[in-house]
Amino acid sequence: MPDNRAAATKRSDAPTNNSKLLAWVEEMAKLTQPDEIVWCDGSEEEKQRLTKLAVDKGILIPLNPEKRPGCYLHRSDPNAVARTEHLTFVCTRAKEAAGPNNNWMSPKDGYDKLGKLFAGSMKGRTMYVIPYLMGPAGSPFSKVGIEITDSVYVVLNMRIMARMGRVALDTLGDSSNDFNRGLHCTLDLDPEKRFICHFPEDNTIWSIGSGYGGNALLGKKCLALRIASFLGREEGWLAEHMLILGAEDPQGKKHYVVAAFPSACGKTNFAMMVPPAKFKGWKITTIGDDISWLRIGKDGRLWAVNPENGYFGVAPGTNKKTNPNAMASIERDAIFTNVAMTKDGDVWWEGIDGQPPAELTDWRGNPWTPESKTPAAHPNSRFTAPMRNNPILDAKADDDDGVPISAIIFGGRRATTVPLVMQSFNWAHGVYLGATMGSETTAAATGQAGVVRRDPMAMLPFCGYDIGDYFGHWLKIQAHLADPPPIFLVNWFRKGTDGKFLWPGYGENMRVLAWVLARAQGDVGASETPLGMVPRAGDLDVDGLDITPEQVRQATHIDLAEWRTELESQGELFTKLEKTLPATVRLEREILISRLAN
Ligand code: OXD
Ligand code: MN
Repeated sequence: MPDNRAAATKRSDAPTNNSKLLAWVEEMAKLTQPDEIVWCDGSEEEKQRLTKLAVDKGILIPLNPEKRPGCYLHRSDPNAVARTEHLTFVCTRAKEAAGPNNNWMSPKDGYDKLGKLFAGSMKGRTMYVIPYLMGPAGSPFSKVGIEITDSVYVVLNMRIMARMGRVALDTLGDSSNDFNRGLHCTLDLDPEKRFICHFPEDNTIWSIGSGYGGNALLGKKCLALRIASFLGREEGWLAEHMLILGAEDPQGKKHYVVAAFPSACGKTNFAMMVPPAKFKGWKITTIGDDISWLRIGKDGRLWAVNPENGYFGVAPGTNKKTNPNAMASIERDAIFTNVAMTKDGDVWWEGIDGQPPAELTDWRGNPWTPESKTPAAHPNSRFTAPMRNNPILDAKADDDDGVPISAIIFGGRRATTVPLVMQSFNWAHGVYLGATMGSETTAAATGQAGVVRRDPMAMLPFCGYDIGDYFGHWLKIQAHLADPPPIFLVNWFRKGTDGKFLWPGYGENMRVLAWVLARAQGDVGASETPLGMVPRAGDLDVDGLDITPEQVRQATHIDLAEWRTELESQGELFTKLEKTLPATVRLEREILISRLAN
């Protein structure tokens, strides 16, 4: 086995002749002063070698090879278990460019401040250089990133989440300077020294002090959303926090849909949904579960590519009933982070199939029993699984141009007000519905969970520029679309007076999707309400559903008094975005307010 580690610290032995890349890696090595530099090639041999290293160092714990072949558990520092939005910055020359939705630092301050923390940060450590590609190999839309990291956990996760190694260097070629420069160091995981800084004008990301996926796997939230949304505005496309699914009806007619939901609101479940028995003959397939890059095709349709290669899903609540395809995806070759471990070396989390075992080791490595007062798995515990493990992966998941989109869905987590499904009157009204979306916060980010906040298009934590300008960009896209896909707002999370969810969700969401697709094809009518178009009585197929007609009524109901309060509370967002909010979005709200006043 050739050991290329020490040798690769020399420029002549690096696996690329790209002088811009080599110069940047040398500059970062000078700054961080690692003991050695390892260029990652994404090979199986490298995976074996680094996995062994991670096991020897206690970074990964091998799981039972009979129950979970090729799977490992990682227990992170209890300080690094979720995204830290208050420590995430967009560093643009002009403060206004970052907008009120982002924390801002000037690029000079960002580089100076983090430069001091990065100085000598890899002394005694190995610097891994990870070339990776976001998007299918060969697609003109894919983006090359290079992540430099001191974390072997990051390397092994990036290997699952992105197309890594040779493929990225070949795409970059020998002379291009068009690559994202990502520098990451875990340092001592002290939140006081934690910063996730984006420099979109330099296509650069510096992340320090966190090992958590959303902060440390730089291809995902940092490049594929924050930097990509910025590039998308310049280049005329959209980077969105959206799943992409395919739905084929029993007659063989197939459509693709994108859907934006905030973090930990069921995107992975929706993307891998198994339709209920009533929908026999329907086939759902997955293109992606978290991120979608949307472009206008030559045919004037909207086309979507999933830039990722794997799933970084929330474990709690995942089971054979809620998401059998996710359960199949994590049977082998997956990395689990902060889940609990059974006595026989398998994984466990709240909401997995079966009763809690009498004894477990919890996510911190402590003994746990069903009497314990704390959860066995962290509420934001995760699995990282190759997308090729998914039994319903769509045949076009690697297509260079992506797939054409027939409908766009926005959805928040709302206990009240928002009905199960509503269609916008037109594109501008749809942009308004997405822009004003509210959702209860979840464990995916640090801070209090369960608080309603405006999360426009589920992009509040991920839009790399002023979000008012982002709405403007969405509005402009319409002019380039021959026939814009219809836009819908959904809510799987409405609760009854007893505090219980009204709608069963999961596979039963197929009923809503079927109506969405029928609307997209003009196959079914709708009722007009002052707020949007909703299913007419009898159009939403609830046959065989295990809930009462009264529950369906409550789940789909539009209460105008609740909506008056909702429109009022949107005012806060509108005040915050005063400077850049497009007049069209403002007018949409005014029209609704005046309609409801009548
Ligand atoms: C994620 C998130 O991990 O949105 O996908 O936080
Ligand atoms: Mn996400």
